[in-house]
Amino acid sequence: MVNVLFSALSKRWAEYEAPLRAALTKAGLDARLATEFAPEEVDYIVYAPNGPVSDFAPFTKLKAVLSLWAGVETMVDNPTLTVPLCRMVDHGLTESMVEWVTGHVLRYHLGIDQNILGQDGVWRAGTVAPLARDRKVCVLGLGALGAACAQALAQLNFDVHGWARGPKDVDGVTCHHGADGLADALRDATMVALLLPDTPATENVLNAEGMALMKRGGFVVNPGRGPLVDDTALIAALDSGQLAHATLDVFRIEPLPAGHVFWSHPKVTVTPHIAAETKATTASDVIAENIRRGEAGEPFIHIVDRAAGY
Ligand code: NDP
Ligand code: OXD
Repeated sequence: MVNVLFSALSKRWAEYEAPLRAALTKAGLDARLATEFAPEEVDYIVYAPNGPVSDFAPFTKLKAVLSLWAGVETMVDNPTLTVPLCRMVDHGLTESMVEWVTGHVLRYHLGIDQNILGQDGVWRAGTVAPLARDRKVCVLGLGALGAACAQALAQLNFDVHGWARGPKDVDGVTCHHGADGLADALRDATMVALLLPDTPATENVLNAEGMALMKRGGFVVNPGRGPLVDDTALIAALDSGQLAHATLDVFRIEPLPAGHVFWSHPKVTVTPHIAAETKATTASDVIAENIRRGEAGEPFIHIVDRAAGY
């Protein structure tokens, strides 16, 4: 019998309880799943950082922490978390990120804001978009989410360049890597989408220098994490016209504080960290598979490299 503690926002339990129970049964596990256990009885924690657990020390027989989130920056430095930490890679989450990124890139590419006429009976001149093949789009981060987004944009015929830490091979995408590859990825890009994790190495990865390499009048779409973009440089680039607009889903402080310049800036679109969410049915299978692996003595999947921070 394995004891699985579900530790996330209480409203998530209603979403996850049935699919998780079904997935654990389907994986052939004899499991007890609950939102409360005596800590010393718990084998696995299904975990979100905004749930009740932050000190893992009392969980003396814990075998792994299974994150419901893809981004683990709030977990990697927790000194009480000494067992394997697995992040969420869920095809439901990936599909929604592809839809969100593609939607926002197409908003800019097609000039949707400019070309939708007001309901005032005035026929104003519009602009016809160039073909996607004539626009360079750069995706920073080619992991589970970035690679899928880059591929979807390539299928729409954009000239897609991607960037990762190590060498990558993604269908239809020109891949760059390492510190030396960043400038080539960004140079002349009309659009940049950020899908990197928040680590010490990625802070302000899109800075004034990088924005200056982009095509004048370019666009930034950030569903990754707030610290990836140098906010001061972004505002300066928007004010100077180097960038035309930014869509930001994530921020250094969330919720974005009232009065923050992003709320009132005419060239910024703010969305409330909704680009993509883990989906209970698909994510439950991933969690159950990791518990099955743990019990069978097989290596966990999607294990976090704590030193790299993702
Ligand atoms: P992955 O870990 O699968 O991919 C991360 C990518 O970033 C990899 O390609 C990795 O390179 C690259 N990378 C990491 N560090 C560096 C570096 N220093 N220089 C260059 N490239 C680097 O993550 P996911 O794709 O699953 O998720 C990406 C991020 O998306 C999450 O960390 C989270 O912050 C965010 N997110 C946001 C959501 C939202 O709703 N807004 C929802 C879900 C996730 P390599 O492949 O070489 O290791
Ligand atoms: C995640 C997120 O990391 O929702 O999963 O941002």
